[in-house]
Amino acid sequence: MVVVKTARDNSDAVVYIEKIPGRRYPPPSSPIVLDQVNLKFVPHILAVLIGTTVAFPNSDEIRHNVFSPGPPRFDLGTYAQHTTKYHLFDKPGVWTMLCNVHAEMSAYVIVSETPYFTKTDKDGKFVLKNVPPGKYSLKIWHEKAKPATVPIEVGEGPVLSIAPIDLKR
Ligand SMILES: [Cu+2]
Repeated sequence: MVVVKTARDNSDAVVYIEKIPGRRYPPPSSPIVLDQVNLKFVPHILAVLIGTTVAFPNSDEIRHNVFSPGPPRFDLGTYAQHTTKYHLFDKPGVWTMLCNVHAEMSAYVIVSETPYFTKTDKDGKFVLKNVPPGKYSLKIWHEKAKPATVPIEVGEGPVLSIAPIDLKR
């Protein structure tokens, strides 16, 4: 489990195996949606596999401008209601998404080089499925805490439990 003392609860930490050397994974064949509804990005936190195209529909009745300060910066421009722009996330890392019309709008896209990523629930619990045996660096990212890296060793057994991970401010 992940403990986030700096946040209201332990949810929405992204837990992922950043990379497995020599391994590449096919991205999803259709875009993953990061919607804009009632002046909010939904979901606020989105984890994707590298190579994924994310759709940014504008489901509001007003115009939004979607950009990321990067680096490198990219800008989808200002666009009308009920239209959609797309971005291919082909670099790993954490991308902040903002709207330059509405300063309160923000989202984060966490790009993993493996398909082994998930988000914690309110209790900080998470499950990563079908991870092949090996030694990895488990990355934990939360909007309101310092990112952490925890070494793990996955064996042949079905379940690996790890000690609670305490995120610092
Ligand atoms: Cu906006």
